[in-house]
Amino acid sequence: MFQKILIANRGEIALRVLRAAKELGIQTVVVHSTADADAMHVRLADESVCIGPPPARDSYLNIHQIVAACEITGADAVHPGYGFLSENAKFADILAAHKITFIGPSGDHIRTMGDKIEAKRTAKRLGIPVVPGSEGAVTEESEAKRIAADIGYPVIIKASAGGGGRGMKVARTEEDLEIALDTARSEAGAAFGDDAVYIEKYLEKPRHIEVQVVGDGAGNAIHLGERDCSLQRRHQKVWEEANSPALNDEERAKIGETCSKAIADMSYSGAGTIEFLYENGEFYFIEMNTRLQVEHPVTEAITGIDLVHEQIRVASGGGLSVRQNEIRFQGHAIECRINAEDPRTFTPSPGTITHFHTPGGLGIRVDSGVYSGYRIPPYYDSLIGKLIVHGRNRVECLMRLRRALDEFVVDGIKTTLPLFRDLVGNPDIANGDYDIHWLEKHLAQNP
Ligand code: MV4
Repeated sequence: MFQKILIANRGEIALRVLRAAKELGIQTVVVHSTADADAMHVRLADESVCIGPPPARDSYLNIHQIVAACEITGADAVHPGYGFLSENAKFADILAAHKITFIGPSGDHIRTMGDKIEAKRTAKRLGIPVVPGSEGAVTEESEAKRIAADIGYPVIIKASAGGGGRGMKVARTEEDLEIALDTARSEAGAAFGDDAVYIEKYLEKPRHIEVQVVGDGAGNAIHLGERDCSLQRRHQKVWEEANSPALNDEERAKIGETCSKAIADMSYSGAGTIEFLYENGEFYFIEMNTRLQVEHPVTEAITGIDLVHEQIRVASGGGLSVRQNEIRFQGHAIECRINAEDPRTFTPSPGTITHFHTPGGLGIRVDSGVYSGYRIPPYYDSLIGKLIVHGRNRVECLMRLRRALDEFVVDGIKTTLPLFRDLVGNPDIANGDYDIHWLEKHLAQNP
């Protein structure tokens, strides 16, 4: 097991990792920018190292400073959290070269999944159902037209270096296709320095359902069921739940087994998420994330398994703590992302939190790095906390969530709490009747 873990992140996720390390009796080091000297992760860690000025590229993304912080403190492993360097293959490789363990998959696995064409090819080879489309990159208009005619319109052009919704263009007819291909390619080239694009059948009203997996790097893997993350705005998830209201136990077991087998076959190490679009009872792979995700607590709530413990265990060579046949999915969990944003316009609202009071009681978890009197710096993302609610079933979960939202007080700044008070009383939400477009439509119709 590791002696000392360096946490290369900030905010709620830095605390999340700190807590897991403490429970395992591992010393903790955090790094921070000058803007985060008063942050909770700095206060709670055993040691801290200031690695640079506020801009993330000079601090939380500065690989050399982070490696230096490891050398100075004697950290033998790094947990990257999510965002920042968590899916940076070069960072994983550099740490390996310094004999420091990256708590995550190999640089090669990160690289494969970061290239969306390669990711899709790999998924298909491993027996994961993918969206019908081009086998690889498409450059010629004639080729694009042939593929589109074959799979049928509408189609979507995606950047191989994109992901998370960046660099996508929908073509509804052959006339649209030429412009879509050209703009997608030039935008991809400008944004990512890689103009490779691919074509897929465009699914009109899917849900976003993702499967949590963990591999031990030695050919064993488990799945921890799915999360439904269909409630998004501009590709930012807002509300996530497990189980998905759309799946039955049989579907869950089938897609879960497909995913865990694929992860085992590639000898993947660490936590990962296989993302699907789900429409008319079918799953279609879109991307794989090779990190811990913001919404992992809903999976922890229904399985009782600490995903960060598992990450640390497998990274240190200790293997998984559970076998698939020991995993049960109990009850229902919902996560609300509390952002320091205007609940209508979503413009960031940094500033001082004058009062912060979190809800409590059975089935309530709040993961947050803020406190009363904390000043939110303007340099980083606006997530200030997550409310995760667990109940024996979805109805109980929603009742409890409504009560928890009533108790939650954040004064001094604007937050997205009012949005959740609206959503929790909405009949479509109560019925689990929503797709990836529901939230944006709801916001447009209720000004
Ligand atoms: C799609 C799609 C429809 N058809 N692919 C957006 C984020 C990126 N991860 C994939 N995305 C989409 N890919 C096909 N073939 C619709 C989206 C999409 C979306 C997906 C998940 C959650 C929210 C979304 C909002 C708009 C579009």
